[in-house]
Amino acid sequence: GFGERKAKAERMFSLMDGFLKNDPFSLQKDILHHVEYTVARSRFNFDDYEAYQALSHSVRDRLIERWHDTHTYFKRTKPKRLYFLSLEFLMGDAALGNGGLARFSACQMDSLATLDYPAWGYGLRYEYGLFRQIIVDGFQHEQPDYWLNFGNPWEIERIHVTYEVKFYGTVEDVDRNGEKHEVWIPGETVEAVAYDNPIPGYGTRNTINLRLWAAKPSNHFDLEAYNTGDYINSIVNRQRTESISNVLYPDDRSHQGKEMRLKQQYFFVSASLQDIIRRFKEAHNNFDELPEKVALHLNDTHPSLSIAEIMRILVDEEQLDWNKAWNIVCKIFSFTTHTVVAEGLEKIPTDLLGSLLPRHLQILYKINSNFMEELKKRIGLDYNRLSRMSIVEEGAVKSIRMANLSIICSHTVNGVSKLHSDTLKMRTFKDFYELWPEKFQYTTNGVTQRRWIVVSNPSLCALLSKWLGTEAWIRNADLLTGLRDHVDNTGFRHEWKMVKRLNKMRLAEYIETMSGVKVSLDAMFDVQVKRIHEYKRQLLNIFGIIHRYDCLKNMDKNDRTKVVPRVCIIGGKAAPGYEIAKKIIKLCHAVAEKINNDADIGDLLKLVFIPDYNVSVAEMVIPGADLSQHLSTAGHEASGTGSMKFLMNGCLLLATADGSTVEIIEEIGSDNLFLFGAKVQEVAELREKGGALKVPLQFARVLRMVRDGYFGDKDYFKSLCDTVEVGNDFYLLGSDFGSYLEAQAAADKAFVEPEKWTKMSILSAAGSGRFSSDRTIREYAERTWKIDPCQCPF
Ligand code: F55
Repeated sequence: GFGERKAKAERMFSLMDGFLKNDPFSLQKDILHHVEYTVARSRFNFDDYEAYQALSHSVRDRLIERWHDTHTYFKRTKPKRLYFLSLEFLMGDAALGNGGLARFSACQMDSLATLDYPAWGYGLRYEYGLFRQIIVDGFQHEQPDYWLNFGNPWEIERIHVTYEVKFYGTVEDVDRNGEKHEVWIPGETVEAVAYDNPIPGYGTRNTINLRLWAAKPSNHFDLEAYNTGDYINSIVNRQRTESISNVLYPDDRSHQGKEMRLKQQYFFVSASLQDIIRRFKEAHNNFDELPEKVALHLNDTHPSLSIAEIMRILVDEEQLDWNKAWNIVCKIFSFTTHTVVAEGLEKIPTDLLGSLLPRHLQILYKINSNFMEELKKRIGLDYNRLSRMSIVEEGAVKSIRMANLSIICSHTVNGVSKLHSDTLKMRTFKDFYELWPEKFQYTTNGVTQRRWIVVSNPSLCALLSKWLGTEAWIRNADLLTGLRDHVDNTGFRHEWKMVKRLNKMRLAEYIETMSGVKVSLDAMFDVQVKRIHEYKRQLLNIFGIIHRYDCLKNMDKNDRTKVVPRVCIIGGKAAPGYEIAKKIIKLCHAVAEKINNDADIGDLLKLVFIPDYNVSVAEMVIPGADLSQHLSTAGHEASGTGSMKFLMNGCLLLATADGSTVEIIEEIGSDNLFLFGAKVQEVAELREKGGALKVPLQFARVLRMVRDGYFGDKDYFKSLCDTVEVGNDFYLLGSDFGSYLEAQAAADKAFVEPEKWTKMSILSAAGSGRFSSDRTIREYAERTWKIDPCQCPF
């Protein structure tokens, strides 16, 4: 009867509602359960770390439940899925990436989950993440980040989700129904094991997956060694195959011509595509529908071997006709490039590729010769242009141009800011833009307010919700514009200042423990944190600090009372092989040593280098900054995402008109930030002038001080000084110095008027909504991937 049906419906509902409850009591019970049975400590005797482990396992259980529900629902409703392929993800605890590109991937995963998109992330489970930076005597040293030492509760090992990945070997002809076909007879087999990392959305039960692959020896492989009787060597070889996923390359420019790096790329691509194709074949019996059901996104060129691999799978294994396969493949890929300059683009020597992946090299040649034929029909016999657009670079080292391959095969090529995209169209990929203007798009980067406000700045989070009258901004950052309505309210501004002061206190404590330097909370906290690069011009910042110090030393005691005290904070890692970047770090320490120990200067100026800048450190530093610096020579920063995090936290920007700063200006107005330096068009002109550049006297004076050994280590700093000498100053530090000092003076002037400063700070945060990765992801989903939200209803 009815009662029975109702009871059954209630039982069903409680199942669909999830097994695990989220009330405090259920959670406590679960934590104790995990203390006893997972951590295996007595529930009467466990330490803080074990408590953390038990807590994370309790959270993990809840994530797994939501993960299952989400994927069951995706499977049932069969939406078009996005597969986001990236060799780097900088999640936080796990530092499986270098810098902006990797952190941007992490922010995008958060937004994909929160906006209910049916997406998967794929990556590599490096055992050693990005090195830890320690500073010894002012020099950077790298220490291994063996992050799995204490186990990782946030991953789920899938011992049954494994695929064989093959390398080396030869290509042989086989006969297939009277036709000659080429197939690959590989020489080495490695197994890829899946580790799933649930990514929960905010304000939705949807929980998507980041699947990371680890290499383990294949038993297949052992058999051969066993047959030849070489047992000991077979064990040694096992270790060697495991090493594929051992370590992340710490270079954020390029890893050209390294065999292990190429192996990592293919290992990643092969495992991911086998997984994706398997999932597709579970629901389809041919490949016609692939473009309607699958979007593959190439996060830079690093995963672009996917193109050759999917052609190999479709043609060699699934026996599709080449043209049919090519037509399908050209409809599924999209590509985002994070590089500006052509020299930064990835190239793989054909020798290397041919020995590791002989069949793939053939496929790439075939893709290229077809493309060249088509291109000749379109543009005629313009051999210079043909050779520029070729996938194959004929030169001293014959190589494959991964960017050309990616552009040719993708339906969309994305830049990461408007300016970047213009450079791609007018310069870097001009030839391709003229051929296929419709392929070129741009989607300005963004960052997730869930991590960069809610998690890292709880007091600001509470303040925003209070004054906006809602927490809805956490899922809809556009609502932050509502802050503009309160900018003239003194009560609001007072609370805003209090929040900043609290965060400065937190940061000051951290600085004192890390470096022993006591800083004044009344000083302006001025921060530059990012990877160390010549183009990011940390050296310009240090030269500015030296200039400030020099001015203070030569100043009348009376005038000193009018000076705005500053705490200059610099942080960032240098790629281990990047000598000039390492010298910049050393110079920063040498200058800090001098200034911080000058009793005559006191609180008027401090310089601290924050070691081991990473996501956790950023969460501490960014909320506590008054001013942040983004100094790249115009035209060199593809987008920049650090600036967006500072903006959200009410930190004022001092920046060049580069990357996404151009869009930030559109949003907050040029009155609310300190802009300086040559514009993109001027940079080109200035470079042509070369030696005839106007360099202010102050710049020459500062350079002289460093050269003369004012900060010690005269010989060591010589090569660094040479990089900015007149005639050699590629990044134009000298010619931008005057305008940089003016912007700094404007910042000082604004800071002495706290009400004015606070208004600028509020208007910065109020205009940051456009730089939420939610907006980025929505644009990609609608314009590039053509995927729809798919919210799990239970
Ligand atoms: C890592 C490995 C290689 Cl081989 C090449 C580059 C990198 C890398 O880390 N690049 C990177 O971080 N690029 C940055 O991407 C950001 C996100 O789009 C941009 O904001 C930033 O401008 C760009 O430099």
